[in-house]
Amino acid sequence: MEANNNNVRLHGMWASVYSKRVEYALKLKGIPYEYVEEDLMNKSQALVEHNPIHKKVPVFVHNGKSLAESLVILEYIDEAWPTHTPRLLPEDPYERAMVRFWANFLTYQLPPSAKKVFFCSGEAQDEALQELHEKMTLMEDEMIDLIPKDESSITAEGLGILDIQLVTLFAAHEAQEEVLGKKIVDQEKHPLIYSWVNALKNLPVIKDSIPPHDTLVAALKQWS
Ligand SMILES: N[C@@H](CCC(=O)N[C@@H](CS)C(=O)NCC(=O)O)C(=O)O
Repeated sequence: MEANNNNVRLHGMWASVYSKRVEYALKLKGIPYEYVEEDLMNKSQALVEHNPIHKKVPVFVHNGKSLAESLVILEYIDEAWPTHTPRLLPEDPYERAMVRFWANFLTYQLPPSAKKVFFCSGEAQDEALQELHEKMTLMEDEMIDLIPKDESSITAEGLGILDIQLVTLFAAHEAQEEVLGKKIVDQEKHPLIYSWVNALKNLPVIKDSIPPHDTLVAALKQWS
């Protein structure tokens, strides 16, 4: 059933890949929302009350009812606003299941490896980068039917949950590479992922909300 009388609020953090996912889904579907920027070192009472289990962003509040976990929120948005395009998940049950499988991989497998690359140093960092690259190779080999082969087929009107997850995860790769002095999304190692990420980053709806390169570099230097 289409949601109506909507009052939508998103608690997020500007650099969070997870809250950016929800932001993109709402923008792509043209759903108006109120945005609350959270200070993760000093979380708001509302954030803790609405997400008592994890106390993390994103938190999505729809007409007073709250949801946590980016993947759960993205699927909810797709179901609660069924006439708003683009649809984030395919209609066909098998395709839908496959997209869910990879959406889980992109939420629970890739980010922990990417995080380790950032927060480790020396040998541990090299191992984490290798682990991340092995997972990206698995994606290129096994997710082949779901990876767009032609960059011109990537349009804001056709984006789905996997596009949103990939671009939020790797949108800052150039800033990360500058800070680390190491390649994360390497055109030679992962040509399909590289072209996919870059085509997505060039879509105005995405480009306009990626924080400026220098802001990202400064923040990453502070956090790493
Ligand atoms: N699996 C969660 C991850 C959310 C997450 O890790 N959020 C981070 C920001 S990127 C957070 O709120 N961290 C605060 C904390 O750990 O206290 C999702 O997909 O929403």
